[in-house]
Amino acid sequence: MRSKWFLPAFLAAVLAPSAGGMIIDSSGNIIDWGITPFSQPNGSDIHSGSLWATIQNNYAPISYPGVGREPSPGVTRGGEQYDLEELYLRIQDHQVQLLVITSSAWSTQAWGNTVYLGDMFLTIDGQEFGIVTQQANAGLAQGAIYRLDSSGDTKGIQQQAGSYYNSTTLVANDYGPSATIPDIIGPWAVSGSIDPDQLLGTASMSWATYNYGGAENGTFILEYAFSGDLLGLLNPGDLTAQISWGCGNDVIRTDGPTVPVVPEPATVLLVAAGGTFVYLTSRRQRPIRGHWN
Ligand SMILES: [Ca+2]
Ligand SMILES: [Ca+2]
Ligand SMILES: [Ca+2]
Repeated sequence: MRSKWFLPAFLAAVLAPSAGGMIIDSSGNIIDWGITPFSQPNGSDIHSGSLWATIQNNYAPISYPGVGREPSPGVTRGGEQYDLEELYLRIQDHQVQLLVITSSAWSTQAWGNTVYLGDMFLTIDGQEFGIVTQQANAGLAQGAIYRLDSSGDTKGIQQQAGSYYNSTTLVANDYGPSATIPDIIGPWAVSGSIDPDQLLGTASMSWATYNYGGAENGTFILEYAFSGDLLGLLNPGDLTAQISWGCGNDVIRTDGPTVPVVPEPATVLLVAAGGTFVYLTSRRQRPIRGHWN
């Protein structure tokens, strides 16, 4: 089985673009993205220039019973540590880039439990993909991009009491009147048992922590970047991205740009090699007309 995916994985490793080059100045501005976290009002599916974004500081799309639309159990009672603050998407030179602004780095402690930041999920015209945020979620390599084919390809990562993982309660939410909490948020992680053949490549990841003041000190900034070619799309598709904390107490989702279809680098090389072969053959057969313009 290894030989079946070794070549694509090798090519992906060789051809993977570098990370987006996240640079944060002394005022907390993310230079390469041209944004400053916590400087814009909340809003969903905002499109401005080359950026698509959702901003939901101190807001959860789910109206939790007794809590309302704050990351449960409420921002004054610890919910802030699960607060997904902002999510940005863009495509530059066929490279898909995602930027998450969230409350805590990698994991946080609450009521004796360790809660992990979940994996990144992408939907492109009905096709689903997952990017592994951290090895702790399911033992997979950080940055690994998987095609998701079945519900068994994903799993929840927080099942202890006090989380909303097992809740089937219908609650008011931004995504429809009949969705349960797991429907809205889940899944949280790519399953460690996913078929290795569904591995498409690896995203570059970079991150930083910055103190934006008060409850927004310790804010974690996490970037994923990868070539859209890795997804193997047959047609251009509209991108939607979503990420949540493993406890299910907040989720953030953003509609994004259209992922283009471009020839895979390996195909370009083969076409170039084929063209060279034809050219040389042509010269031998027709030396007088040996010019290609
Ligand atoms: Ca916040
Ligand atoms: Ca939030
Ligand atoms: Ca925060």
